[in-house]
Amino acid sequence: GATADPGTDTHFPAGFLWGAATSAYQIEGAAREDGRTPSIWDTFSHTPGRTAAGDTGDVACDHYHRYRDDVALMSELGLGAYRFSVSWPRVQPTGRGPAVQRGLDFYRALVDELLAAGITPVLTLYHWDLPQELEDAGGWPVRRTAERFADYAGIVAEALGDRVPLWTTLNEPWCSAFLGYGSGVHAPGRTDPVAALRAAHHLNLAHGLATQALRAALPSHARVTVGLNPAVVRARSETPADLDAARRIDALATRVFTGPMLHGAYPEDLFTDTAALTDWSFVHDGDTALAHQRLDGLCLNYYTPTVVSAAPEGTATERHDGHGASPHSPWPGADHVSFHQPPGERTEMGWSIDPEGLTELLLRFHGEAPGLPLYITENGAACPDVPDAAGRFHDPQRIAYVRRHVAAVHRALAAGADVRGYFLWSLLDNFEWAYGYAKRFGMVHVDFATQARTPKASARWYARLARSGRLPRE
Ligand code: PNW
Repeated sequence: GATADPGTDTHFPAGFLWGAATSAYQIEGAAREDGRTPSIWDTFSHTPGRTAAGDTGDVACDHYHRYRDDVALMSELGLGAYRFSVSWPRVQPTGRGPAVQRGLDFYRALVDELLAAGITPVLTLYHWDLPQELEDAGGWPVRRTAERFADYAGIVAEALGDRVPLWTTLNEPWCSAFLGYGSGVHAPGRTDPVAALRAAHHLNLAHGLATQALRAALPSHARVTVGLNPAVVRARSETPADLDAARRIDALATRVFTGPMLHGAYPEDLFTDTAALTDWSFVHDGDTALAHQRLDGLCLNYYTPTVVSAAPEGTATERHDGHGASPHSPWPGADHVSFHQPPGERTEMGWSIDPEGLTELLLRFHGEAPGLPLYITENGAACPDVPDAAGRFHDPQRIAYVRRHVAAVHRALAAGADVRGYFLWSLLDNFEWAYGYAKRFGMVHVDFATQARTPKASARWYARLARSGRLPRE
């Protein structure tokens, strides 16, 4: 049935994509090989104090050299789809000009391996690894970066357009703009609220320009999408002040992107909320129309909801928004909003577990963008893996988390949302950004000393789901 009862069979539609997701910097390693230059994440992770234990992606999962084995593993697990990202500085080391053939060859070989295994490749052009040279020229706060991104998108589309059916321009531009330039917990580590808003705008523009470049180069059957992490915002109470705090955070987390991308305009309340910071004169005539390109799908990443209340000016001190420790807020102009840890179970990230939020998220976009296919391109949990004497890894919390969230996707389907796929974050334990290797999201355990891969209990569980298209009873 359609309800949450895990005892009843929960079937998914034929053709529903069951996959796993990764990103280039988090798994590839080979940071200095075959002409690749540093991205902002190489620079950031090599700066003392920026990542836990000083961890970097220099080697990561060494996927650049082990991609064949990794695809074989996906095949063993019965995955129908694999979401990965292309490293911009591997393909275009300076962020402009001609492509490096060896960089493109790697992705072509990866895609061919996937296709040979019957696994649908889902390609993301940008998962946060801006070529450092482009950051040195101003990064996302400058307009030129959006134009460079469109050139890069065209290059990748020319090279792989004949074999990749599903394309995503940006992954989570919120993180790029507001964690990268606002709170500074992500690369490039800048802490300037106006730079963050400028970055958000140029990411919207980059998405629009890149979508045009993709359409020009891709065969007509290829689908173009964007990947967002809209906040599921809950006001702590129904008082007007708390509801207003929720409205502000929804504008800064979600509508700042979905306004231009889905509706062709910024929401007016975003301008008024941030008027003390900027007049938004970096938005040129026609920009939001450019950001508003026809899409073939919307990719949504969901982990946890965001609970807010209003705080008197200057009293909102420690944030519990799950976005890392920084004295600088990732929420420009929202200093009087408090973030709360809801009671109840949390993952090792400290993120509360709330599957209903995923149903809500899907139904929101089902309503807001009728007919647009939806994909859950990330969902998963960092949790303990307990090894047994036989060397198996037991991760019952991950199984429970995924089971409950997959059931939540099913409820959205039953309510009419056109959900086309679910991608578990992540295939492998990997470089978890500012947390380094300390947080493990993989359904496959990676021993970073030996690079040995060992599927955890969750991988065997997920394989049954992927093969059968129904939620296992246990
Ligand atoms: C997403 N936050 O990152 C990314 O797309 C993945 O690369 C990442 O590994 C995964 O989620 C797990 O964290 C996020 O602070 C990182 O809100 C940070 C936040 C959100 C998403």
